This record gives sequence, C-alpha cells and structure tokens, in this order.
Amino acid sequence: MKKKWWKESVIYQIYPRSFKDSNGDGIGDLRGIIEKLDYLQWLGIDVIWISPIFKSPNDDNGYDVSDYCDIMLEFGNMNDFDELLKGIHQRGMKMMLDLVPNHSSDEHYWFQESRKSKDNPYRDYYIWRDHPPSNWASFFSGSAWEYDEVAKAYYLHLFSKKQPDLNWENPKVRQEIYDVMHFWFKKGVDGFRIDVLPFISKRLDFPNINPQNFAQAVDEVYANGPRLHEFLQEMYREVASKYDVMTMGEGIGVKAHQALDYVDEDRKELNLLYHFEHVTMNYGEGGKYDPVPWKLSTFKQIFKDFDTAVSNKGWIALTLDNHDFPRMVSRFGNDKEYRMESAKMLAMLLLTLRGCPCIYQGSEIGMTNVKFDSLDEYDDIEVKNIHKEWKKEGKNLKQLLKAVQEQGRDNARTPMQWDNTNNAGFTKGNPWLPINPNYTKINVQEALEDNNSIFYFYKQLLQFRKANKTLVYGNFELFLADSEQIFAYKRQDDQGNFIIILNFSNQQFPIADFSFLNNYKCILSNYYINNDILKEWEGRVYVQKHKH
Ligand code: ISL
Ligand code: CA
Repeated sequence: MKKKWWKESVIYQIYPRSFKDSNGDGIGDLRGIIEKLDYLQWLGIDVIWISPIFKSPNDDNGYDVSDYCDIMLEFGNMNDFDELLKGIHQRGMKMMLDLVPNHSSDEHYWFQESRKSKDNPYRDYYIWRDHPPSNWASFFSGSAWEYDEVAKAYYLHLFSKKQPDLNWENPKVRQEIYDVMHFWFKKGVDGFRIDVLPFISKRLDFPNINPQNFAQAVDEVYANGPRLHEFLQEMYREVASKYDVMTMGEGIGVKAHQALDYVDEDRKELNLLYHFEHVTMNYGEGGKYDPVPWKLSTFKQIFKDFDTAVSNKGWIALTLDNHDFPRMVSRFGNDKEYRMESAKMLAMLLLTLRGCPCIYQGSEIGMTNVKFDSLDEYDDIEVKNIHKEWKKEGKNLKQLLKAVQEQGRDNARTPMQWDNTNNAGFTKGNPWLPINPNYTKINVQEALEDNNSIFYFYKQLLQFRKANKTLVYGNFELFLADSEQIFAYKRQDDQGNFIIILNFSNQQFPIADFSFLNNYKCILSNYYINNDILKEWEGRVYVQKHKH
C-alpha cells in the first residue's frame, strides 16, 4: 500500500456559519475560525475542511455560489482568507475547501447571462429545455425543472430553484471550474471536498423516475452519469495532477461496487470517496422525513463493503455525521443516559477504521441534536420547502415536525458551543440559528477543564492513531457480522495487530467466550474498569500480546 500524507490525515469539518462569530452579526466568519486555530491544533487534527466560503446569496448556506473566486460578504474578505490559510499552515495543518461544481447560484454572472437569450455565449452553461423532458424531482421538493420568465425556457435544478445545474457537457464550463481550482491551489490550498460529484455528468435521455422512490432515482438515474469518469480523469489531468493536494468526492448515489472506479490509484481520478450510505440507511418509503429504525448489522455491512471494495487500491473517507445529517451521538449513540460513553465509543469507531476520519465540528464535545418547537423555527431550505409542500397537500404537520426533529439538517447546524456564557460564546449578537439550550452543560470550556471529557478522549485517540500506523494502513476484518449489539473488527499489518470491540447498546455484554481475543490485551477503553463484561456503550482497543 502506497503511503501518502493525505491517507494519514484526520479531517475536521467546519461549517463556517456556525463555528465562531468574530464581529457580533450573529454569523460565524473567517476571523472566528482564525481565533480557534490553536484549539484545533491542540485537538490534534491534520486537515481542516471548510464548507463553502464563496460569495453566495445563501439560499442553501453557501452551496449556491455566485462567485467562486471571492469570499462571502458575511464571512470576511480575501485578506482574512489569506491570514487564515497562513495560520493553518503555520500550525502544521492543511486546508481543504469545498467546491460546488454541479450547480451555481442563479445570481452567478453565468446564469444571469445564460437566461438572456438563446444566442448568449453563456446559454450552454446550464441545462435548458423548451419543455420539461422528464419528471425529475428536486432534492428540495417539487420538480427539478423550473420555468424561467426571462429565458422563456425550463432549466434543470437538482437542488433549490436558486441552484441551477451547470452543463458539464460544455467544455467551457469544465474549464471554468478547473480555473477556479487552479486559483485556490495557487494560493496554497491543500485540497477540495467536491460537492455531489457523481451528479456532474447527466443522462441526456432524462429518463423518468419513479416519484415514489427518490432514493432509487438518486442512485440509478442522477448519479454516475455516462461521462462522469471521463470528466474526473480530465479534472485530474488538467488540475489535481499539477499539485500535491487531496481531492475528496462526496459520493452521493455511489454504491460499494462502484467505489473503486472513483479512487483506484491507477485510474487517476480522485483520492478519496466520501461514502455515506450508512447515514441514509434509515430513510423509509417516503424518504428522509419518513425514517425507519436502523440495524447495526446493516451499518457494519456498509463499512465492510466499502472497505472491501477499495481495499489496497483506493481510499475512502469515514463519517458518522456532517452538516446535512443528525448529530452522531443522537443518531448512533444514546444522547441521554450514556451521552459521554457513547460519544467516546463512536469516536473510537471513527478513528480506528481504515480511511480518513472526518470529525464534524462539535462532535469532539458530544454536541447533540436540537428540538425546535415549531417548523417555523427551522432555517434549512430543505425543511422550509417540504413544510410548504405538506401544508399545501394538507398532510400531518405534527408528524413532519417530529421527523424534522429527528432527521433535519439544522440538528448539525446550531452554533458551536464554546462556553456557558450568553449564546454559548458563539456570538455577542443574535445567532442566525438558535443555540442548543444544553450549551450550559455541553461546551468546549467545560470539556477542556475535565480530564475525563469527550474532548480529551478524541485527543488521546488522535495521538494513538498517529503513533500506530496500522490503524491507518492495516487491513480491516469484521467479526460477528450478524450481531445487533457488537461491532468488532481487526486491524492488521506487519507493524501490528489490533482488535476493536464496541458495544452499541444500553445493555452489558459478556465477552469471556470471544476466542478471537485470546492473546490480546486491552490498551484503551472509554471506561476505567476492565473485565469480562463489556459495559453499556463501552468500546475497547486490544493489542496482540507478543508472540511466543
Ligand atoms: O441532506 C441531504 C438531502 O436530504 C443530502 O442528501 C444532501 O442533499 C446530499 O448529501 C448533497 O449534499 C450536498 O449538496 C447539497 C447541499 O445542500 C448540502 O449541504 C451538501 O452537503 C447541494 O449543494
Ligand atoms: Ca460574523
């Protein structure tokens, strides 16, 4: 297995709007991030991935870019950016930006021109049709085809109406995006996370989808289009190959058997695939806001399948949550009686699997989901649109509120909880989204003062992973695949041999007859006591005793 700096990296994701506000306008910003760089260095992460910071009208909080080479007004300016990048590098860390190549904002100059007339040079930058050629649906409710009064035609938008899809068939569009990448790489940026990458190549026959099964439409119609890999190879050739950088594609709609095509070292496309089937595995028939219970066996199988798929030839990213999903401790742990234990146990999972772990801001202090009392309090465009839709259709809004509380994206977007002063020390003004009321107990200051905190457990695990490269490069072997309570696996190479066992439940579990633990000793746990009973949400790392 080839060794690379990016394979050994642990990534920390910042959602800048919610990280730290430096000027009291209630919105996090670049200078806020600068204030917290020592904190991130102290935690021990390697790469900071920052969700989009580019100029944007914020219909989808920056995932609608109106100028790819300028900074969002609310976040600061290019001087702030340069200082931030320098500050990150000075501390031995790297910076990964978030590229959104599938769509721009409708306020982007390209779209403003494009809609003007059929012979405008920018017309073909987007996907226009005289009539909607299909029933494609948008992620954010309604049709994916929108009539534009100015253009007198329909344009495609897989996300909001203010996020028209770019036309990657047009070589000029591809060149524009490559130029953007060059612009930031020349400044010294170390990589890109690439938003909804599997969507950039469209099926031009626009086949109708089954409106009852959106997930299927995503996997089988929207993602992995016919020219996708051609575009990725071009992107590598034209841009990434010229720098020492990392590229991480958000793998929406990518199944395990397709994963290697994205990251096979010989194919020269991407470095990492950010897969996330396990965070959408609880979508029910009605999709995201119709959740069904999830099973540990399925969860484990997904990790196993992706690991097996890329094995020694490619690399993946590892995630348990991000700005689009509920908080990991609320979702996969127990954020009530066992918040501390389960948050630590999940950290152990994240930091001992093969791939690049992505820690989402706040996970390192065990931040939890939030419950707003009414749908009107939610800010997310996805919720606003589905709320409108359900209202119009006279559907049960109480049920929707419950689903949004459980599944909504704002769970992860409430501001970072720094201390127990007003507004959790996030802002001196009015926060753009309410603070989770549990900030008085769950905050960074508290965590730093408590030796036993989730924060210090992350720090310890990060050091442990650095010191034991087996946890980076070693093979992964799953035990007890069918267990709905225990996640156990081995990590192994010629440098070492580890077994990790994690109890995903509120019940204790006897492990005396786990024969695979013979000749192994426990070297790390989220509990103090160590015997033949795994405690509730206990996680342990075992190491092989010296061979005799
Ligand atoms: O949260 C989701 C919708 O229910 C996800 O499926 C999400 O849309 C998907 O992961 C793509 O997300 C990315 O692109 C979106 C943006 O809204 C998300 O924040 C971003 O992570 C459009 O740019
Ligand atoms: Ca601000």
